[in-house]
Formats: sequence, C-alpha cells, structure tokens
Amino acid sequence: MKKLLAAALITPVIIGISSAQEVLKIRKITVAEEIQQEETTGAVKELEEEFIKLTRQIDLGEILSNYYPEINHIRKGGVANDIVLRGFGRDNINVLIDGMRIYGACPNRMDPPIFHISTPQVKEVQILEGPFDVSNQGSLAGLINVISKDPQEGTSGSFGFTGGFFDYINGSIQGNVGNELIKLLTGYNKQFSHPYKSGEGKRITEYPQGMSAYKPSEYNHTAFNIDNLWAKVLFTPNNEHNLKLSYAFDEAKDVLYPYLMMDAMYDRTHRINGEYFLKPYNLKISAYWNFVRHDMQDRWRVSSIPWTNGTKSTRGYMMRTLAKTKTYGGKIEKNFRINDVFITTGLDAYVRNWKADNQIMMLDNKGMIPDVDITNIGVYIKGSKKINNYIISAGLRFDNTKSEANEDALGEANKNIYNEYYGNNYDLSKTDSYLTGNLVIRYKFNKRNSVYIGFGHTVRVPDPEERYIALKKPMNKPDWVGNPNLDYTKNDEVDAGFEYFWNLFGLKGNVFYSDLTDYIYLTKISGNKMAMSYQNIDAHIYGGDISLIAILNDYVSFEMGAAYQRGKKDSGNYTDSDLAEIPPLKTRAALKYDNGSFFGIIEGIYSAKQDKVDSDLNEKETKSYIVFNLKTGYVVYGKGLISIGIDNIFDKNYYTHLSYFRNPFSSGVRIPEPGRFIYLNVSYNF
Ligand SMILES: [Cu+2]
Repeated sequence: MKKLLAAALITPVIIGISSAQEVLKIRKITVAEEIQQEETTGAVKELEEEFIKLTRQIDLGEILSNYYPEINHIRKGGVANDIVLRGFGRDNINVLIDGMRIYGACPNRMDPPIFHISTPQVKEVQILEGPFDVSNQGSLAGLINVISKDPQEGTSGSFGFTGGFFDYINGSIQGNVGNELIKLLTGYNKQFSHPYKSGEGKRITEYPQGMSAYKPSEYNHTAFNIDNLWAKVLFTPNNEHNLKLSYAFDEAKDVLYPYLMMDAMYDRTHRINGEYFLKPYNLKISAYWNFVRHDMQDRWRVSSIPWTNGTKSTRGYMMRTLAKTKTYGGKIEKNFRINDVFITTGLDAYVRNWKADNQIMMLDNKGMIPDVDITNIGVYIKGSKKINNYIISAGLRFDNTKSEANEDALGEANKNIYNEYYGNNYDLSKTDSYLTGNLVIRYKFNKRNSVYIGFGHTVRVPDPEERYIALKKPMNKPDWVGNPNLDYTKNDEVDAGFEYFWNLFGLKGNVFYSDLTDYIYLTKISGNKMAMSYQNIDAHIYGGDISLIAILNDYVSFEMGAAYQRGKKDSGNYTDSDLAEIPPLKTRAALKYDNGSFFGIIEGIYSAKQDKVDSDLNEKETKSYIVFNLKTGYVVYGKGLISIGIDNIFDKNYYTHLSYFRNPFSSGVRIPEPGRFIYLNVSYNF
C-alpha cells in the first residue's frame, strides 16, 4: 500500500475513483507538468499511480467540484451540473471528450458538455488551467479534457452497482475482448433517481415558487432516467498503424431542473470519434461528429395548467424549446524533434451548428437560436527546450472563425428582435481572425522541485447564444436578445507556481492574474421594452490554489487543497464593480486510512461566504458552509469491492454560490445541495 501512496505523492493531485477496474482517474496538469510531458513525449504515467476512491458517481461535474477547490458546480438539479474553473465558466473554458468538441443543445445549459459522457466510460480527466493550450481553439482560461477508456487485450468484463437515498440507482456493465490485431470494448450504464431532499428535509422540487412551482402531483416525479451505451474498437494491424473508432449514445429522460423554469423531456446524444495514428511519421489524424437533440417544457409546472385542461389549449405546456446541435471537425497533428527541441504542429477545423425553436404562450419564437454556424480553421505550433536547469516552452496559434446566423430561421415573434434592440447597425455574419500564444519558463531545482512563470494571450469568440439568441417574451416580461455586434474576448494572463517535495510530503501552488478585454457579460438594454442581452466589458480575475499531501505512515495519509478567486469589472456601465458568479474561497481536507484491503476516508469541504456579488445583476450573497463526507469499504484489488459512503453526514442545509439562476431582472430560485445521502457501491471484475 505504501507504494501506492508514495506514487500518489509524486503526483499529489491524482485521484482514482474506482470500482476496482472501473477506474475514473482525474488528473490536473499544471503548466509546469504540461512542459514536463512535452519533454518526455510518449511517456505514459503508470496505472499503479491510482488510489481507490469512491463517490456516488451521479455526475462528473459534481465529482470534479468536490475534489478540486478551484472547480465549482452550478446546481440546476439532481444531475448534469455545469462547471466553473477558477471563476471561468461557459465558453470561457474548453470542455472536450477525447479531444472532441461537444456542445449542449439547451439554451439554458441543461446539458453542459461535461454531461455528455457517463462516469463508467471515463479513464481520466485532464485539467489544464490558464491560457496555455494552443492545440484547441478558444481555451480562453483553461481546458478540461475527459479521456475515455480504451479496449484492452484479452477477455474481461466488469459490472458495477451503486444504490442510495431517494431511489438512486446506477448500474453498469462493460465487456472487453481483444487480440493483437483488434480489440473491442462495449458498455451500458443506467441511472435513475427521484428528487433528492435538502438538509431541511424538503425535496428540491418544492423550492420553485409561483408559476415555476411544480404541480404538487409532480413533487416526486422522476428526477433523472439516463441510459448510456458505448463501443470502442482499436485496430493495430502492425506496430506502425493504429486506428481507434468509437461511438456513444446517451438518452437522458425526465430530467428535472428546479433551478430553471422548464424540465427536459429528453436529451439525446450521438457521438462518433475516430483517430488514426501513423507511428513512423508521428502523425495523428482525428475526426469526429456529434449530435444532441433536446426537448424542454414546463409540463410539470404550475405555469402549464391553463394549457393542459383546455381553457387555453390541450397541448400540455405553456412553453417549450426544441433544440438541436451538431459539431463535427478534424485535426492533423505531427510531432518531431529538431536537435533537442520537441515540436508539435497541427491543423484543425470544426463546424458547430445550433438551432433552437421556442414557443411561449402563443408566441412563435422559432430560431430562438437561429440556426447558427460557427466555422473555425486554425493552425498551431508548440515546442519546448531544456537549457541547463530551465525548460522553456512556447506555443503559437492562428485562427479564422466565422459566426453566422440564418435570418430565415426566425419565427413570427422574434423576426425583428435585433432591429428593435440594435437598430439597423448589426450584421448576422461576422468573421474573426486572431493570433494567440504563450511562453512558459520553468526552473528545476532538482528532479522534483521547481518553480515556473508563464504568460499567455488567448481568445474566444462569442457563442451563438451571446451573439444571436432571439427570444420574445409575452406581455411585460423582458425579452432575451443576443448582441450581434459583440467582439471576441481577449485574455492576457500571467501564471506562476511551484512544486515542492520533501520526504513523504508534497506541496504545490499556483497563482494567476487574468486581464480580460471584451469579456462577455450580461446586461440590461431597452427597445420597445426591456431585454436581457450581452455586452463587452473589460475585467480582471485573479486568484490561486494550493494543494498539499502528506503520508503520515504506512496506512494513513492526509491531503488538503484550497482555492480563491476574485473578479472585478474595469469598464462598462456599472455601479457594482464585482463580477458575478465568482466562487468564494473553498477548501477540502481529507484523512485516509488504507491497509490494502480495508479503507476509510473522512473528508471535509468548507466554503467561505461570498459577499462580493454583482448587485447590478441582482446577485445575492451566499453563506459559508462546511460539510463532511465518509467513505469506507473493503477492496479486493483487481477483483471487486464493496463499500458504503455517507455524503453530508450532518445533514447540513446549504447552497453553493453558483446555485441559482440570475439575470439582470431577477435572481431566481436557489437550489440547495443534497442533504445526508447514504449509498452502497458494489463492483466485480471478471
Ligand atoms: Cu433545456
């Protein structure tokens, strides 16, 4: 066991959440590590570096937020939590699956990118903080890449079961067959739950009030019902070629989002990904396609009542949005070496199409997202070189991005919406070209201890919603309209950090300062009436995180992490200079016992209060909280495990700072985190 823990010490922020073989490894790559990887291209971290950990495995966003203080989740319901990294959310960070771009279809982000993969599929999650990714367009403030499992040689399989409070069940089965030539992995996962109860004993469906309230008959409606199916094939005809093809299908039905005013009837996703690796030329060619279809309605809310019983109609909903999105693209990447400089060059391109049609009362908001295409082509080069104790790395990227909305997609209600709010001075097609890049210098005191400083300039284009959303609301309710004149956001950021190891003790820290030009931010505007829209403002976000691990003896270890970030406006029409949706100080501490078969973990998560809120957007303060979680179980390594966990042992009623929908006109309902939640994990490998 000591070996395992010592391995954990070498890479202190590595976590294995595992039901035996079902390994979900989360890895955070700091800038410094990224360079180290460049330096040793092709080196693979050993699998022994995992240590077992268990969660209730509902949702990847929630798991990341639990483990990393610098990641926070936006709680909209029981599942599908969106994530914010160091205070950056939405398109300010890139969230990819196996390097593939994937976007949600829902204009309210019910299905954020991180939701489009189920936990049993995940091998590891790579997190690259800061403006240091040139391999992908638009990694403004960070990159999160979720890596799925590859098929292995031999015949094997596994099943996993998790059951817990509120009728939560999660069952998965995976099978693997393979020889030298061809390997196949397939799996199936099912998740189901009723609405959870908060620490004050209320179901989350009881929180929305007024027209958004759930009909009392729906308080215990299914909270989510999700099926995932996946398959991956790996061909290795010889040592020089390697072809990987994967397909995944997700269907999420009856997903409740009490944070919003509607719920998802279904959310259906298809993903196809292919990767061809030509070893002699160090050439990688990849291509992908994905498609999401999403239907949300207010069918289970009070607002739908006049539309169900026939006084208005019998269609069953007052409002509905039917949305679809597809993203496809490809990349060619080549690695080579000139003298002792490692270089990677690449060319990539993608198309993101998004269309959403909304109906609210009798208003026809077809083209709420008006069939927008974002077409991007980019080239990049990056390299690193070691000079004495220094490692210097740099990257450069050029992009051309075209954003275009289709005016013909607009329905009767929203045909003139841009005109009403932005006059004749707008264009539904815009092309942005820009250069981005970074430079990082790392100094190594010895093999393990180092400091680094890096600078990066990154860009992200406005998303289709920010530029083109077109939603007319009935009566005096404010409209929601995109700003077609938005400029792309520029980030100039400095990061610095250190890694220090001493015997069985390790400490890592990072600080960052991000200077944002044309940051995209919510605003209030007026036409014939008021509307919510977007504006470019200048702003800055700064902060830092620290993580510590200590091996106390052969069985006991301790780990701790803390993160803080702060956001301020520097321009625009404001009375409050605080940026909204910036999480407060958060810390996590965990004490672990592990003797190789029996393990126990006690974990405390503390979040400070957040009173630095944007009162211009009606953002409300959030109280501090501390919660404790316990996990304990028995593991037969490589074979199976049985364990139980108690999350929120003391049944604390609390909210995360990002737990409610806000806009310039109202701050909506706040959704508390789950109260005490007891679960059982069983898994077996064969
Ligand atoms: Cu939705």
